[in-house]
Amino acid sequence: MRVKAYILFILMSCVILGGCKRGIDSELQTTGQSENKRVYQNLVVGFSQLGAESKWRDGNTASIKKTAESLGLELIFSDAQQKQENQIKAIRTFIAQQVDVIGVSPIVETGWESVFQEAKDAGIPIILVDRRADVPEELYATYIGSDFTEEGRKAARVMAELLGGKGNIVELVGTINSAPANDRYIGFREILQDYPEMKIIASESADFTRAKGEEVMRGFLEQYGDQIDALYAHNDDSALGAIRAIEDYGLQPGQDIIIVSVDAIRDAFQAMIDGKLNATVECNPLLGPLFFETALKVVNGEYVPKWIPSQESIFFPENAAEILPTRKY
Ligand code: GYE
Repeated sequence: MRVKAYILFILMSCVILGGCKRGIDSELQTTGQSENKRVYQNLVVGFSQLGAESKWRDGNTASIKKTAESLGLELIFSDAQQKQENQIKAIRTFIAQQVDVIGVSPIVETGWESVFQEAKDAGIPIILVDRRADVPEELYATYIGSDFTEEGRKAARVMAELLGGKGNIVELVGTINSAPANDRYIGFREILQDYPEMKIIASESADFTRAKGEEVMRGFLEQYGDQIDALYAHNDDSALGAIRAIEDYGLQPGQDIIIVSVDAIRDAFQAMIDGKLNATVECNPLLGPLFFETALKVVNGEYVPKWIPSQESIFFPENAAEILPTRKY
């Protein structure tokens, strides 16, 4: 009898002790103390920005810098001034500095494979921010950014509506071989297939800048004059440059020439209030908070999806004045 009680006592002790240990283990896991989980305060992030070509980009850079500061992490920021070679150099420097994670907004889609491989070999994850790169999926942790093809489709649907399905369109393309230029080009044409009377009569790169937008639009006007019914600009800045050219030419932007662009920067809202722009498709540059949250997850080995898309809408002149004060870029 006594032996049985003794055995029962031993068995119950094992159950209770085992349970306690499991409890402690799972608590350690949730509080993250079982391994050396990283926190923002000891995170070092390298970020290769492509340049400062537009107000969109200024908003993007500000979001990244401000968020880093408020989270108290170390950000090594590099501005490539529109040159891929500068971005590649910056990434190599980040590798040499042994940062924890590298964020990059690739100016163009191609030419990244070897430097991304170098980062991978050094055990440093790459996060694509804003623009995609054309590389195998195992060379980057995730892509945080917009569906540029859908933005192109949205612009075309709006344009079809504004033109009543008929008209001559000129196009200001973004930076050649960049993901947003490639996809906004494709998405727009995809929808136009359903509108045989809407024709793109000229298409040229304005490099996402106001200066180029103005210059290229002047050329379009010289060549086609009032045959132009509409302008599709891959970003607001190039549309705003084109608006200057249209006014100088003696036509009324937004009336004589219907204009649809992409980004939804504050200046585009002002242009809509002034009646010079007919619609802007939103593209969100405020990616700082999501980028660092994702960076920390990646460094801690947590799951992240291969693409974290932005949620975006379309804006029109009707309520531009009401919305402008709420816009942050
Ligand atoms: O639309 C444009 C900027 O990559 C989505 O780059 C971004 C684009 C944006 O210069 O204004």
